[in-house]
This record gives sequence, structure tokens and C-alpha cells, in this order.
Amino acid sequence: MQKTTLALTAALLFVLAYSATAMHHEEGAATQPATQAATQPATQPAAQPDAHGHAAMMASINDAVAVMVPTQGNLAHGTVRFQQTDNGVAVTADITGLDPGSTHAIHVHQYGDVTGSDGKSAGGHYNPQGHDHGLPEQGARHAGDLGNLTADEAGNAHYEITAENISIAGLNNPVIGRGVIIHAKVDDGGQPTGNAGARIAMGVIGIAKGE
Ligand SMILES: [Cu+2]
Repeated sequence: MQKTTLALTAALLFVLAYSATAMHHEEGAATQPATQAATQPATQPAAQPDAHGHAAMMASINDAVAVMVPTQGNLAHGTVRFQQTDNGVAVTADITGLDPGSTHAIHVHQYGDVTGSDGKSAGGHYNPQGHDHGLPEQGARHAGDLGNLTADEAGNAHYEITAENISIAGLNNPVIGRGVIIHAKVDDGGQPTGNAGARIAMGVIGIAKGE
């Protein structure tokens, strides 16, 4: 009995030492086989991730990005980045191709579907909680209500907001896989969707490489 324990301990130490050595000399991927051998019998295929593993994987997604492309007849384009923080999601939009000094609604819409050339395939505002529409300063609002961005004299807009009512891939109104829309007009906070007019740029929120 004790011999077996000693042998197992020795084997484990060997594997750990090997992993540490491999880590020093090679990229992270090289340590994978050694780690698996230590935790799983070689004869069994790797188990499918269970619900817990899946949840952990989703919760580990901290960075997302939407590449914004113009809808038909428009020029607006750029990126909208999403970074998970302790109190919501930090959203950073950099959009160019706007009219100088113009202000535009920016929303997360229900679908990450940008197949329609007018952006309407993205559906309505992302609103899992069934709130009324609102501007960020109003508190309770659609999860997708990110407010407005304003272009400078060169037609470039840089906009930052921390949205406390969403998460990237967590339990709090996850936005991963949804759409982002920039509208032609200002979101005035009016019902049902802020009177923001046509959709001039669209994108899909995808998992980003992060830092
Ligand atoms: Cu919208």
C-alpha cells in the first residue's frame, strides 16, 4: 500500500517537474499532454465539458469587440470594445465617417445578425428585462441603451461609458453575440426607442483576444 502511494507520488512529482521544465522551454500548449496524463487515464477520451465547466468558460470571457461596418449608403465605421469590470462593462466606441459635430444613438440590439444591408436584421433593442427605453443617466432602461456619441469636426467620435446593467458573458444581461447599431440621429430618450432614426453602422459583438 505504502509502496503504491510512494510510486504515485513519485510519478506525480515527475509530471509536475516535467510540466515546469516544459513551461520554461516552450509555449503553453506544450504542457497540455503532461497535465492531461496526470489527471486522466490515457485510455479514456477527454470528457465533454459539463455545465459547470461551460459556465466557467463563459464567465472567463472578459473582452469583446464589435467591428462596425456602414449600412448601405453610409460611411460610418469603426470599433466598439467591451471590457468586463467589477461594476459592469466598460464600453469604448471609436467611430469615423460621421458628419462633423453630429450626435448619434448607440445601442446593443437583440441579434448579432448583420445580413440585412439596412441593419434591421439586428432586431430591436436588447431588452431582456422588459424595461422602458431610456438614456444611461435614467437608470432603469433597456440593457442595450448606451446613449449617444458625438463626432468632432473631422467626423470622428470617441465615446466611453461603463454600463452597469450588462455583462459580456455573465448572468447580468450578457451581450456576447448580440448586435451594435449606430443610428442616424440622436437618442432623445423618448419611447419606444429614442426616435434615433435609420441605422448607419452595424456590428456583431464577438469574443476579443484581449490584452
Ligand atoms: Cu438602436
